[in-house]
Amino acid sequence: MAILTILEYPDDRLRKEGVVVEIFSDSLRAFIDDMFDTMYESAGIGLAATQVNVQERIFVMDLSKDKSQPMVFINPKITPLTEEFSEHGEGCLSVPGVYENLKRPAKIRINALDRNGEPFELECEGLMAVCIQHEVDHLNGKLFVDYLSNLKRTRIRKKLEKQHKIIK
Ligand code: QAP
Ligand code: CO
Repeated sequence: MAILTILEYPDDRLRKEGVVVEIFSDSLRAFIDDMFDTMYESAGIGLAATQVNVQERIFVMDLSKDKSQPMVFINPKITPLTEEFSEHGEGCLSVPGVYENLKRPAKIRINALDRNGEPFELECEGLMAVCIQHEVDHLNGKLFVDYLSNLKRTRIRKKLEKQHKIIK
């Protein structure tokens, strides 16, 4: 059990891409457990490995209110299942205190591997589809603020830089 440090925007390390996971070891599974501890500790619903400075294609998610639906996705691949987009409010543990509406494909399929390297597939919409797309973006070095206007993103960057100077 360990709480990992979550990198915060505009940290450049959030821009690194995750590499494909090839070895499914006990140490990988221990890291995944640390990711859950870290996400639950911060009251998040999704956390990508790149947010804790580990450049591998892994994310965890739990959309339940009582930590009862932990899900792990390794080497995920998304396929949009419709041309329809839907709008949803998003936040990010790496961009604390910021919430904005974003449009993303409404329905997706995700193919991924579980913590033992077994493949699985899910079709989803609503919050689950939003969260999965948000987390896969992290593995590609992309953040939800990248979808906002330059003006909004600059304001968010300045606000967080100011907080970092005060606190850290
Ligand atoms: C991604 O984000 C997500 O600003 C996961 O002060 C979020 O868990 C996908 C959080 C919303 C879809 C909809 C953010 C916690 C958690 C904050 C999170 C904060 C405390 C964000
Ligand atoms: Co995020």
